[in-house]
Amino acid sequence: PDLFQAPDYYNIDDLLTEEHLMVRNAARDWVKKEVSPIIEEAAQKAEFPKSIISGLAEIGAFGPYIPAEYGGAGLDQISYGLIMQEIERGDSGVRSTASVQSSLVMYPIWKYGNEEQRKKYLPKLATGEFMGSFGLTEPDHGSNPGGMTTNFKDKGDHYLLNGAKMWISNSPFCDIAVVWAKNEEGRIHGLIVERGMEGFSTPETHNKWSLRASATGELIFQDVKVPKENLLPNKSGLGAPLGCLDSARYGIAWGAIGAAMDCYDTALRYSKERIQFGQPIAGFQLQQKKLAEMITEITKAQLLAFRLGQLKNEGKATSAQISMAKRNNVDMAITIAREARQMLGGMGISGEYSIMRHMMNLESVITYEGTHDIHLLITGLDVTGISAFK
Ligand code: TGC
Ligand code: FAD
Repeated sequence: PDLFQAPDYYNIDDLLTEEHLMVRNAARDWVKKEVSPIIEEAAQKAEFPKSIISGLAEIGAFGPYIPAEYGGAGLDQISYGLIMQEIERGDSGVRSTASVQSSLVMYPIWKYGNEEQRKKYLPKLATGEFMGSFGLTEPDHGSNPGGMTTNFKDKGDHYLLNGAKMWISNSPFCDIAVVWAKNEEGRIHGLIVERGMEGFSTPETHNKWSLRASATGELIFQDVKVPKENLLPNKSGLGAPLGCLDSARYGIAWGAIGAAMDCYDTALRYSKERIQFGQPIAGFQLQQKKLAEMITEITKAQLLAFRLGQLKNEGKATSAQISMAKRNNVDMAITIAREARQMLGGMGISGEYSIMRHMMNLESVITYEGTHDIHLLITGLDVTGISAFK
């Protein structure tokens, strides 16, 4: 079948530069060739397909906006968004791996690290030789990361790190982890923890019904001696990890559009071919309502993401604007996935089609990087000036 028709109802491609289109089309072709054929089996087996790591690096998915001098692709924020859109058209779990590597591992090393740390880690992260994970969430502190209890003590020539992180993407196979922990004064800092450090383990979390092609696990620290040069020196406090989340959430706002596009494309093609009561089901008003609403919502989400990309390129996007786009676009995608699944009837639950996998994946996407509720409260705070968190 002719996969990946790209809904572009408002000719948004006309707003893109040649570079955007080149980057987007390269990512789209790669997903078509290398991700779509293998991803269903990987998800069924609950295995991250490591064979795609080098391809992700080649399309610029590891550090799209990190400067070329550190191995990044040196692209703008719209190219970054388009790459995330195309990858998530394939699978949200694969996009998660790219998001974590780029925005949660490379970004803090680039922004908060020193020159030695940048040179040591970024080029290897850009090629996928090193894979990274990001440890913020803890068993007792998810939406409220400021309450974290993971901590480190100054032992003279090293830090001693203790605690545990949970629900960590890429943890089971990561080479390094950017870990957020409190010092003896209770101030949050980022530390680079390397696999092989004594007392550091990364048990995998099994039995997920969502994001099955992404490996999720814990990060456990039992008296881990972390060299002092592994502390990220240039930013501390909760704003440091939250700054990384801004970048990842922006990518998710684009990524969710990809998952929605794939569900819409699949449902549109299926409904034109599936005959019931002597006619294609696409001819029934109830099915047209679903398709018409899907393309409307995708178009609105595309415009939101594109304008946010312009603001990001100008350095003007606020955290609250990013929250709005993450929340809206993920909710848009999960609603479309649920409707599209129904349009395929019994076939909608089958792995022959991608829709049910997207639908289940999006249950994680609507929860991680700030839940649907948390992003609503961020908008509420932004427009009223009153926090309803506590
Ligand atoms: P609050 O008092 O509001 O803020 C503390 C400090 O942080 C600053 N700040 C931000 N800075 C940069 N970007 C943002 N988005 C920021 N939001 C806040 C703020 O100005 C303040 O700075 P300062 O200098 O005054 O100290 O903090 P709070 O404790 O009230 O919490 C606010 C809240 C709830 C919005 C925040 O904690 C939150 O966003 N919670 C959700 C947690 C979350 O998103 N976790 C994600 C974990 S990582 C993940 O899920 C990866 S999934 C894999 C993948 O990406 O695919
Ligand atoms: P809770 O914070 O316990 O929330 C439970 C419910 O309470 C939610 O509905 C929430 O909206 C609601 N709630 C909480 N506070 C409020 C409030 N003030 N007002 C109203 N309602 C509220 N984390 C990382 O650090 N790194 C990763 O790589 C990572 N990857 C992940 C991968 C997957 C597959 C998943 C599922 C999660 C991942 N996470 C990661 C963790 C994710 O960020 C958290 O699950 C998320 O932030 C929510 O935290 P929680 O699960 O503890 O839920």
